[in-house]
Amino acid sequence: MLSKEEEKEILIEILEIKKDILKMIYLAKSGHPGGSLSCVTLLYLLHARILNLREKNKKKRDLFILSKGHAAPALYAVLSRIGLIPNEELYTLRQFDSRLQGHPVRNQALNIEITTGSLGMGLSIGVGCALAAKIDGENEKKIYILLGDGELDEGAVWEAAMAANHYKLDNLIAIVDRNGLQIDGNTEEIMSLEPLAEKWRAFGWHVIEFDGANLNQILEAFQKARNVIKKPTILISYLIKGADISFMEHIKKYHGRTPTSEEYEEAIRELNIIQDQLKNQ
Ligand SMILES: Cc1ncc(C[n+]2csc(CCOP(=O)(O)OP(=O)(O)O)c2C)c(N)n1
Ligand SMILES: [Mg+2]
Repeated sequence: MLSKEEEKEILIEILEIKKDILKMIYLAKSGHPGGSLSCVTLLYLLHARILNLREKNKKKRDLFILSKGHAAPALYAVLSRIGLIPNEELYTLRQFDSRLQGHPVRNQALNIEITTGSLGMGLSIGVGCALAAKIDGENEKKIYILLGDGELDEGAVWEAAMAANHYKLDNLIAIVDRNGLQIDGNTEEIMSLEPLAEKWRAFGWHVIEFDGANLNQILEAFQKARNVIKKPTILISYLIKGADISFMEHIKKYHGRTPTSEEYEEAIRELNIIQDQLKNQ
């Protein structure tokens, strides 16, 4: 359980990361703000507090796969906060020769083991990695995968879900960014997912649902997931696409749209206001 002071510090840090994300996309004139802003809190807590990234022995080191690869700006900004990417490099996003392409490209120095961006593939790759870890006796290693909710429309996700249960991959922890929107609109109108938790349960997974804006709930879910045995775990995290920017929240057009200069300035102004409110609490 985080103290009130710790919680405040982390929330302020996440708002700073959100500013980085918006600046990266704004300067690149291309990218996906909505789904980057929805998942960044999860990504930050996972990288700063859960993954054992400092472990030198690769056989013991956890693996993270950003299956919803279009949220790469959020991943890069988080990797920068934990010291793997210099802040100024963030603004090379999507430039030729940059390490930071629009979707993650395998780069072990950045702890990006798997190239992603074509949706629907991360869970299958994760199942392979988790199975390999079992076969090789790498018992401490956990495999984490972040999927979008629209991404669950890909049939391969469900084949992977079946296989993970079949092989009892309790070293596999998938997370769904349940922000309710995909590229064309509301997930329930395009290809209804509900009852989503029941579906995963029927596939033999341990399911944990939580409010993805609540830091303690996120950390508790991650801790519980590490201790599940004989089953893979899915964390269904209820989130808001475009979170914290009033004119982007729940709005589908900000899935893959660059903010104009006015929008960019307004978004930064809003983040600064929230930060000031937190600091004065
Ligand atoms: C196989 C494939 N088809 C289409 C796309 C284009 N695309 C990128 S993001 C996206 C929508 C994803 O929605 P969701 O998984 O809900 O992501 P989030 O809301 O978290 O941004 C689509 C269709 C893609 N990247 N890969
Ligand atoms: Mg979505």
